[in-house]
Amino acid sequence: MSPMELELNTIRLEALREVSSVDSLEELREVEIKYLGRRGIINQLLKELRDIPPSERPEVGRLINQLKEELSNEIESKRSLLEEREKARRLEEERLDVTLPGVRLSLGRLHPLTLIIERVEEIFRGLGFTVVEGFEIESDYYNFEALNIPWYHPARDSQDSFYITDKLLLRTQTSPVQIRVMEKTKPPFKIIAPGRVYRRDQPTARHSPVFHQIEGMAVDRDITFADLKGTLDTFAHALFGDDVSTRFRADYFPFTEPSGEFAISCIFCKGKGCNVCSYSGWIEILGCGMVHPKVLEVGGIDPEEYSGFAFGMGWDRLAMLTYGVNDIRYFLENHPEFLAQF
Ligand code: 2NL
Repeated sequence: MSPMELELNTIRLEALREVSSVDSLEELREVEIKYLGRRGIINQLLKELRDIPPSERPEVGRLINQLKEELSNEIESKRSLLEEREKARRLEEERLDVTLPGVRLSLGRLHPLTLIIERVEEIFRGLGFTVVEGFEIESDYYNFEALNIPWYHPARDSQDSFYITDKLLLRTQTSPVQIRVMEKTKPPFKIIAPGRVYRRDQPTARHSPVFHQIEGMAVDRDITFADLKGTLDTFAHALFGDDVSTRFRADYFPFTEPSGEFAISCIFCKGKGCNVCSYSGWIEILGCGMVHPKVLEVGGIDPEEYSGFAFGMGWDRLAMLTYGVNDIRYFLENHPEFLAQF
């Protein structure tokens, strides 16, 4: 072997050793550049051909090209091997076990009070009523004075209402909404006002300092108590079913005259008597009456020209009756186990 052949063989053996010992595509690329790159060892050898006798050039040139060919094949096959290995590694890493049981997502749902108001609003909309909302912080004028509730009335006591200042309090009913509508609207109008209200009561199963009310009001020429009875009768049958009976009895409120209370036959015992209806067979669901002339007048409506009816009911109580909930406090505690039932 000529010294040139010996040198080429040394380079060949070293290159083959390096190719076989690399363990990553990056390392392989480095070896490739080192030998086959533009300024690599093989090109260097080809450049040095100039320095050997012309008679030997063809043979040495052939040997260098043969070596180049061999190395290039070795590197390619090593590259395929490493790529295979890399692909296998990634497949393993990204493996999905499609037989694993799924995780059940728990979806949110509507609050029972929302479910009730959606039904109530639907019924009253069908009767031509519009839904209105107002402020939860009110002046004592809108909350009491305008409603013909005198200064000495117990409801106005700071013991019974949440006062913020002398004149401002958390509304104790949604009536201020109707007063404001009267001030702004020329009759006829029919509205319901659902909302959150506040009273300083000790929380018990039947009372909560924060609760909800739905009030309603219709004002037009010639509105009579018969309109009130027809409206509430229709409402009760739409909400509780055609077979409930309804009952009106006289009552008293400062803001209506005459006033009444409205009851349905007990939906639990069908009127026979049970502990829900205190063995009376009846469940009172709202208070109502003809809007007091003084209240119409305060709202800027001439009581000589117009009349109106109004009613107010406990929204939470309606939900308690509908869903058989026996403690009003559940509606604000929002335990997921409670809410999941509706
Ligand atoms: C009840 C009784 C009632 C009204 C609320 C009302 C509002 C205005 C004028 C006249 Cl602005 N009346 N609201 C009338 C009668 C009864 O609620 O026991 N609610 C739970």
